[in-house]
Amino acid sequence: MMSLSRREFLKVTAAGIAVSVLAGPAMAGQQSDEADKWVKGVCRYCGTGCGVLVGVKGDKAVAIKGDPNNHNQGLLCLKGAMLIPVIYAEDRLLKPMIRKGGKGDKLTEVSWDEALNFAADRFKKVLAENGPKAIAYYGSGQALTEESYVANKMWKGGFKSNNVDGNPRLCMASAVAGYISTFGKDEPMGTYDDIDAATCFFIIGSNTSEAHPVLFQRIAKRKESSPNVKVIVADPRRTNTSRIADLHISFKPGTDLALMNGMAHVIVRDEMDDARFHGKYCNFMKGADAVTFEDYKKFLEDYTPEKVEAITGVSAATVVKAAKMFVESAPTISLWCMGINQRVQGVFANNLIHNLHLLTGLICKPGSTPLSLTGQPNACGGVRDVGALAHLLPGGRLVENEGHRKEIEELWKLPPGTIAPANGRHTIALYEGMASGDVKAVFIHCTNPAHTLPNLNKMTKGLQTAFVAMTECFKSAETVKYADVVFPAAFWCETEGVYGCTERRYALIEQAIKPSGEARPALDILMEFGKRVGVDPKLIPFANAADVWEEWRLMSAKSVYNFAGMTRARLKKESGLKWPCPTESHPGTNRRYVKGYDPLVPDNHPDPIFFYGKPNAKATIFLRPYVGPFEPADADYPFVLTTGRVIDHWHTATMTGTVPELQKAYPGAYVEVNPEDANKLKIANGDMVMLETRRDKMAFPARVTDTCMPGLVFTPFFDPKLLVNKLFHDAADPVSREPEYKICATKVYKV
Ligand SMILES: Nc1nc2c(c(=O)[nH]1)N[C@H]1C(S)=C(S)[C@@H](COP(=O)(O)OP(=O)(O)OC[C@H]3O[C@@H](n4cnc5c(=O)[nH]c(N)nc54)[C@H](O)[C@@H]3O)O[C@H]1N2
Ligand SMILES: Nc1nc2c(c(=O)[nH]1)N[C@H]1C(S)=C(S)[C@@H](COP(=O)(O)OP(=O)(O)OC[C@H]3O[C@@H](n4cnc5c(=O)[nH]c(N)nc54)[C@H](O)[C@@H]3O)O[C@H]1N2
Ligand code: SF4
Ligand SMILES: [Mo]
Repeated sequence: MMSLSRREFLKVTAAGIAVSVLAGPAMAGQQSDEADKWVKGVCRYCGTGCGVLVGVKGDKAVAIKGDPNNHNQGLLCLKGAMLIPVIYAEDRLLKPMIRKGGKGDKLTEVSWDEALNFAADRFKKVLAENGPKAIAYYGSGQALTEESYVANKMWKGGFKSNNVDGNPRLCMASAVAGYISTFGKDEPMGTYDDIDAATCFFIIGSNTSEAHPVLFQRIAKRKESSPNVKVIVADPRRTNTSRIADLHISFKPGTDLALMNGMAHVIVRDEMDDARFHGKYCNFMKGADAVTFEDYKKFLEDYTPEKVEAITGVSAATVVKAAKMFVESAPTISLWCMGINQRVQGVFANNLIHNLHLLTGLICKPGSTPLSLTGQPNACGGVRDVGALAHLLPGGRLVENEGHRKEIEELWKLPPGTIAPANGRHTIALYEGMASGDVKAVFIHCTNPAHTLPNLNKMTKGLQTAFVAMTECFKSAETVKYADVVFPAAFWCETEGVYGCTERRYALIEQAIKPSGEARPALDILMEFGKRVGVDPKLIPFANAADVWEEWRLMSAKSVYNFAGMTRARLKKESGLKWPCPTESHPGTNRRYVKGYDPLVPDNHPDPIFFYGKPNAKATIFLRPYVGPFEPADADYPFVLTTGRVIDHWHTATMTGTVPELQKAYPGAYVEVNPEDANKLKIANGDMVMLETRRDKMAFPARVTDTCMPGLVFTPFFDPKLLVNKLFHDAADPVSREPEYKICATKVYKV
């Protein structure tokens, strides 16, 4: 059934420019006769959030096809099309396990009761002896919304612990802080529909073709539709994405703040800004101080194209060309991802993208929008919107805001003062706290931190020290090695729940089949665990995921994240809806902050646009100076190492690694070295090359290729046998606390 080879798959690929692996509904035809029924869902993998239909025969999932009614219009990439065999992988965890004798002992299979009690007893003891700050929850942008909502409620409302964080801290935290600082509220104003209306794409720090393949197909289709459509790709590497670019800007890693200020300089200098727009809808700020447009102009004097060339290595002419293309080829959509977010200046970099749109008025109009690409399938819906991070509360509220805490206490029917007033530990501080003994017990859900945290030799000390209870689906996940208790969780489509993707779209994954072995839905595991630790059952009066959704849906009406119109029944019928969606008859919102589209902008509002997230209704253009990376190359460590993704693997490859077609395409990690560097260092293709950083060293087979500029090397991070994160520091953005996985200094030499 699933023996589709890569070669066959490529045959169904759209012809034309560098669009990679894509299946159309044609594939479904080959499989549809095998299924008795088709169950609606969302792809397990990326933040594109493609709709799927899962074919079920008897009690087995047998086929998958793209949902023609969702935004992906029936398309899937190879990973999505290969999801079915992952469910039945040999590596599936089917029984609860505990380490009876503590760390160092073996994991033994036990009953659910024994495993749950083992974990709950320890948490109870820690709570009694050390208080709520000594426990933590570390969650995931891949968990279902209902799971994250309940975990957040149990921890912050039940245990009075704000130590709730998760992998979106490693991923979207800078984008969140970028939207909040510029617009007052998180989440983008635009949607994927803007891709079809845009005539200029500014893709910066996103390898869309590998990380969001179906969206990339949509961009490529738009590009093909007219020679007037221009694509700018700003990325130090020459990625597959840059192959469709009219202008590929390859700058020194970590210098793009200068590039974007340089573009703003040219825009203002050449009067390509929209003075009426920014005069009406924007204010200018330098840090916390209000300044004027004149101050901003002065600030930009440091970013003449010539000065930018000296910092970035991009020619002055190219800086001018990029600025002109951004404005003259409008409508313009900006798309960005980890090249921008995973930076010590990640929040500032986000602000600078928003600046370009606000300065030119290219925002809140068809095709013109700054659209942050979300990595994980439910980072937006499940973590950002639910507020399952250490500083957040549901619906865009903040822990440190007394009024917000009060609102949530009322909504959760808690006595005033229940929610602790201080932020909990963000991810890095959490693992540091585990190592120091301040955090004594952690519940890890749907993430594999022993593989993906930065500075792994340091971070795993926390996992070695604290009591670790975790949910998992696959035995070989690295974090299992550190777990004291492992709960086998029902996998994708073995249980139901909502995912919310990049474009504010919520869609339901319906249960298609029963959980494998003894696996249980994580929602049940969390609630059963919580009750045994002593959470008041009244706080979690839920029989199932639909009950949780009902509470969260009704609660949303009290915030600007209003999706009260998305009843479970409606989500079952429709293939996703975009919030705000306040009533059951509301069709969902394509353009936020715009009169006539966004239901939160009153019909009698005097202006067509209303940035209601800000008290003064004005978005902010920030004066954000260029600051370089934390650890630039130097005489001792003369190369820059950057890390990222490959199209066929998902993060730690626990899922994609079980599919031979995907694993064969990328059997292991490697290092990409520029031919010029390879020549100097006498490195040939396949030679083992040592990367040595200030933390550790590790040898990778070389791929000599010009994707990297001289002085830059790249390795993917999926390979559990080569944990590249041991090489990385854990320096992070001071505001978002998102680590700088994109840049560290390294030595490179042939072994
Ligand atoms: N196939 C696949 N798809 C995925 C995932 C996966 O694991 N596999 N994961 C998902 C997740 S959670 C995420 S967050 C996304 C990530 O999606 P992307 O961010 O698109 O992917 P990355 O490969 O991490 O990095 C993107 C680019 O940042 C560039 N970069 C490096 N340094 C800099 C810099 O200084 N400035 C700029 N502007 N760019 C720089 C890199 O060269 C790289 O091409 O992918 C999602 N989609
Ligand atoms: N070097 C480097 N490191 C990075 C990054 C980078 O660009 N470079 N990017 C960072 C980013 S953006 C991200 S998002 C993180 C991702 O990091 P992680 O979240 O740690 O990586 P995943 O492999 O997605 O982990 C998901 C885990 O959940 C398990 N799982 C799958 N399905 C289920 C389920 O239904 N229930 C449960 N309970 N478990 C399940 C999987 O087997 C897997 O072990 O990595 C970060 N680390
Ligand atoms: S583009 Fe992303 S969501 Fe769509 S099928 Fe591929 S992995 Fe799944
Ligand atoms: Mo991510």
